[in-house]
Amino acid sequence: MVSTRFAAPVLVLACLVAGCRIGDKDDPPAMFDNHNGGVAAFGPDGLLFISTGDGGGGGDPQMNAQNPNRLLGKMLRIDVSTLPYTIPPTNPLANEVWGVGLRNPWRWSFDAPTNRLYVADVGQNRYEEVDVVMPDAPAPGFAVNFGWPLTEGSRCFPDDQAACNTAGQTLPVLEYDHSTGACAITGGYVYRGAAIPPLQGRYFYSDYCPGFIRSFRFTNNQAIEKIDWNTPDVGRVISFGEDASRELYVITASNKIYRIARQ
Ligand SMILES: [Ca+2]
Repeated sequence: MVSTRFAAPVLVLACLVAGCRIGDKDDPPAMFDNHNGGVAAFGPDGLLFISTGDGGGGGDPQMNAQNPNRLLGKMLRIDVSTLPYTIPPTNPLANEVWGVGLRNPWRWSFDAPTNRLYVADVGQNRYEEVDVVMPDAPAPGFAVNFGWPLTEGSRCFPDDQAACNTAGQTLPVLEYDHSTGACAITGGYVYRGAAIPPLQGRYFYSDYCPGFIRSFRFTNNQAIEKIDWNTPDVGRVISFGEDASRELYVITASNKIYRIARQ
């Protein structure tokens, strides 16, 4: 009898560039172990977007996020269609940097068919935020500036009562404060599934502390129809997931996974 055996391929992890390190910038070694970013995803342009945290600590003490020559606190964009990777000629600063001024963008996503990029950036003391931009936004010489640490949410940092110049910044379309126990936003996805038609086009997000499930719809440059779905508190939400049918899932720090479903 002839048996068929699975011919297992030999896998390797291919470096995007010699040494596997993205960039050869003068970033100082991260002094802290928090704010690590967390997502790499292809944009509608076929380029790979990668988010990085600001290096950790509080208030960006290494002043990374606004420094265009450092890769921390950024949204990077590179072309990996050939290796080693290359810098897309349409990047605004002729390096890996596509966007500056992020603190800890550990969860973000693209939405097809709108192609919008939804970035949830974790705040420092008071304000969590969601930014919505088109992934082709930068003009030559001008990276998208998400503001941190000049601003936290739409407020000036560190004094949220102060007046400051926010010209040139992409301010959040949605923010919420920590007054009711929130601590760190967990970004999700825009629902594009078929199982629950009323959810079409709504962006879902949660928070690492209260474990709520909330959404908004982005239209005419505004976040509207902000809803808290009053789902049971499932604890620390660490990620959302999306399946091939674009139904949404919620993943928690207690090793549980839920599908967003209709009762
Ligand atoms: Ca911001």
